[in-house]
Amino acid sequence: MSAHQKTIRLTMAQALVRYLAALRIDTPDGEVALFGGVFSIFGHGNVAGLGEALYQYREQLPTYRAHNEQAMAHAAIAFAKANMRRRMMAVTSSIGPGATNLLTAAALAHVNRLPVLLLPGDIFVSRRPDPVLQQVENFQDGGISANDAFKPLSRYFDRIYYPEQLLTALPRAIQVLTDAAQCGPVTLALPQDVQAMAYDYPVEFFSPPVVKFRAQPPAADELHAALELLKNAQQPLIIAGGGVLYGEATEALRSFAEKHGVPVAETQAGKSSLAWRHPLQLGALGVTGSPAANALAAKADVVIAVGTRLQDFTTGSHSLFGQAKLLSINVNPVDAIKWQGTPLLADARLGLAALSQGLGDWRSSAGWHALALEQANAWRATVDTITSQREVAAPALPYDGEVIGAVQRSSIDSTVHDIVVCAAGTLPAELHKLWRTSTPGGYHVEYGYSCMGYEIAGGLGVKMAQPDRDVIVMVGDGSYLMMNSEIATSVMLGRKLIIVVLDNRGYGCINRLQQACGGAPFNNMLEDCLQGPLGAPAIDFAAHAKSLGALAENVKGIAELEAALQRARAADRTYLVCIDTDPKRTTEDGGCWWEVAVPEVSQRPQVQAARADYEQARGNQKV
Ligand SMILES: Cc1ncc(C[n+]2csc(CCOP(=O)(O)OP(=O)(O)O)c2C)c(N)n1
Ligand SMILES: [Mg+2]
Repeated sequence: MSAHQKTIRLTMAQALVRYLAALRIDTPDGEVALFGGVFSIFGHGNVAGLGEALYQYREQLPTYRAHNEQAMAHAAIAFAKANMRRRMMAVTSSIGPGATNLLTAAALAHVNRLPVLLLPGDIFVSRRPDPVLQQVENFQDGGISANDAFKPLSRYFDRIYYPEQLLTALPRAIQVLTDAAQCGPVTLALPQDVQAMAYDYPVEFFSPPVVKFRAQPPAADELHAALELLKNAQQPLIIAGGGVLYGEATEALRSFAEKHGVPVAETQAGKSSLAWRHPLQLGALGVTGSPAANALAAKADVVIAVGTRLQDFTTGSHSLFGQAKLLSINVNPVDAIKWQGTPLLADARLGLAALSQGLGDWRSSAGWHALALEQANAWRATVDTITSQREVAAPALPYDGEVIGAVQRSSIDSTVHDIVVCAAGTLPAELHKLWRTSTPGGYHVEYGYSCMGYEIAGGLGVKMAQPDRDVIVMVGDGSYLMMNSEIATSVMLGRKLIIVVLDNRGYGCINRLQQACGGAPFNNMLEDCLQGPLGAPAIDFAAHAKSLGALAENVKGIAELEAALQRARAADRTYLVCIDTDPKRTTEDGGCWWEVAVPEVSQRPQVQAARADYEQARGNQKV
């Protein structure tokens, strides 16, 4: 720093908060803050330092309190996802358990390529009071704290040992958080004593330029190779991944599909890239996919993967794509080179536009186009049939597909206005197949980490990002019980959620998976678990939610559900409806093989049979 530079004396924590509060992005409605706020649970590791700073800047950068650090981070991550990664939040915790409670969420953001700034407190740099309360002592390395566990889960990790370090660490952090290819969690570990330490910061550091989001155009040589591959294709298929949404490429996708007659199938992260009723919309792809998308995937000669990680649910553990050649449009080189595909390192929008221009009037074959239209149409009709079922003859219970239909019927413009939020269990498969949306972002399913407990906390973050939309959290009894406390936060903050709990008395999807692998029903459904003399309690989910401040009711059957959903839509606060569902039934149409390793030796004949099937199915994998 030169001698004449103007400085301001701030603690490290004050400087950090002041910098975050100053960051802006351009939007069509003018400049807005990059950070929507900070979620915080205080403890001795952050209350005095960061807490004091957050209080000072509370008008510019609001602080929100929740009930669990992991849940706060879920909310923050969901906020970023619902903002297509253009806005984000920070999350701060104390040291020790507060910090390690964030680890699962860090992994979730890492897998899903979503930005979140994690600010765990850390142990004293001075080491004077060591071991401070909650300090994990490493006998070999004095510099290690519990926060080192964030390193493999962060796209950028730094520990701020000295206040001046912020001058380099913060711009780097923001670069990673706002870079399409590197995007993911950033962890800045903040030792308690350094948070409180003062330094003369240059004043101009706190007027950072407006944050820009770069969009990388394709290189000429890669574009040439991609065009050569596509020009010879007769039966192309597009996989739309999350990158289509995050790259704001939905219009480019639609015009590419229409101009070149290429059908579109969507991944979990990419669903809502193309309107559900578009004639070339084949629906969901892969293990949780539609028959239309999977049939065309098996026959395609070139698959154009746009902005997807190609995880096993998308590729049927590498069994789905027959003989197709792969063209990968991705901003991230690690993704672009997967599967020995032809990489087109580019932003989704620019990549699709450049390809389209280079292709001129090239189109898929007439027969392929006709097949795509026919299959897409047939699948839409099947979905109509499944989701319009209202009557289930007692004692049978409705299943998830019928509940999804009721939720969508409960609003005249559900496909435009609603955002459905989910993460784990039976529902992600059912929603991927059956949920209909016409609006990018109308489908918010965290299926990279598929983390039970994301749903309600995530719903809160979505509502904070999109206050004018109806946010519908659909959640199984298992996920609900794992993490539900942010119902109270949603009431406190006035961020209304509609929560639909599907109570099938246990871990239904894993129970089915267990049996598909030849296993006996064991330790998944409550009835198959070790129990004391009282047995498993009948959990009153509505009473539980009411105790957290929500309105709630338990219903029986689809007709009662529909009536309850009307009350939920009209309510002024978070409203939970719980319905008993069938743990066994699922939508049979669609789907494909998924590799789950079955034991090579077992006394159970069912396992031996499942193993034989498994070995045979592995023969179809492309390696
Ligand atoms: C944190 C976490 N633990 C374990 C799992 C593995 N898992 C996936 S779904 C599931 C059961 C979900 O039960 P529930 O929410 O009731 O949904 P259901 O399958 O019954 O519809 C489990 C245990 C997970 N995804 N996340
Ligand atoms: Mg369940």
